Amino acid sequence: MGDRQVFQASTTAPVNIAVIKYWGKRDPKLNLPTNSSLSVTLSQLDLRTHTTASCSSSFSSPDSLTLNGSPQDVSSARTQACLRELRQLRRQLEDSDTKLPKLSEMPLRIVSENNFPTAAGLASSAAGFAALVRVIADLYQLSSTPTELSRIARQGSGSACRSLFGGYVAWEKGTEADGSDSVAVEVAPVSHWPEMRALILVVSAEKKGVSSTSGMQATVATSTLFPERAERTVPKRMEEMKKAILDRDFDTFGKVTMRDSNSFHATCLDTDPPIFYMNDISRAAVRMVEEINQAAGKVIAAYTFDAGPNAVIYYLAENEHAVAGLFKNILGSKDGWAGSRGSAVQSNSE
Ligand code: 2P0
Repeated sequence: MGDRQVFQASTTAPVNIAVIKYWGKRDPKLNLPTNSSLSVTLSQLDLRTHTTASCSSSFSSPDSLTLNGSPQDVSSARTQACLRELRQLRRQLEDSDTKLPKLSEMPLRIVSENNFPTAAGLASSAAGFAALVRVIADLYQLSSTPTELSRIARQGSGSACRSLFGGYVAWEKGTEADGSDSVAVEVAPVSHWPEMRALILVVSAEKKGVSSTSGMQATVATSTLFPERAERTVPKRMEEMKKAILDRDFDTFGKVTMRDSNSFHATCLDTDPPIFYMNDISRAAVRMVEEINQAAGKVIAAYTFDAGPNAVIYYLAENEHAVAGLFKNILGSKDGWAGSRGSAVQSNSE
């Protein structure tokens, strides 16, 4: 039986949404960013990739990966970088204890499912690569910390490094050429700010026109606003945002979140040729948040937009009615928000 044995592990990793955006690489091969970034993991929304990995010498080679039932290409440089690093760590264990089964030499079978519909229009590569790295680390019984694994997941997709943690997570850009210090660290667990809520406005479920990978490199190459953002604006905002989170200061959290989203989209517009991710409905959501905040006399809602038109709105539980209630009313009543073009995924109240 020995060499027919199947070894298996399962795990999940969450989708993360950046409130200080990653946009630009100083090393496209290692996914080393030009600036640090910070995300909030939507654990209340429970958007996750579930992944099972198994290995056995009885499996016929080569490695395989299935996502939502469809076979995926494992030969991409990004996936190969992750598998190579994980096998290397396992090999070190096997070399130091020769009684361990030689899992590093066995073909891998990886099966992933997203618990959210592709039609939700959410990027899943971050959760996908984080789950892939975590599950193989578990299968190989590696003792690596989430921060150590984030260095590997980053090579799959930059933003994936932040999905190794829940809650508030910083990806420190690092300065080393080999990327050894470009890793994710926890700023605070989700329990630190239990009143935080998020709402996703699905403006469009269509795949984005310009991929993040090519879009960000076009911005780095052509935008004159970009150096100001990467070198001065973001480093300052990272510190403001960390402090706002630690102080549970929603006013600052909200202001910095909105300004950083706008700064990121401004550099997209300043790219040659320009990149548009937000559309008229996205801009209507911005105006609604502005109106909500004006009516409240303070910042009680904050929007952020990634490389697409969908909005994520952050607010505190005490403002559920004023923020989520209003958006839900409009979703049911206004052209453009309603039906297949607009829907909301809303966080559960705890
Ligand atoms: C972010 N985005 O911080 C930003 C905001 C999109 C807008 O991270 O080339 O898919 O795989 O490293 O991680 C999207 O970029 O790019 C992204 P790669 P990734 O969440």
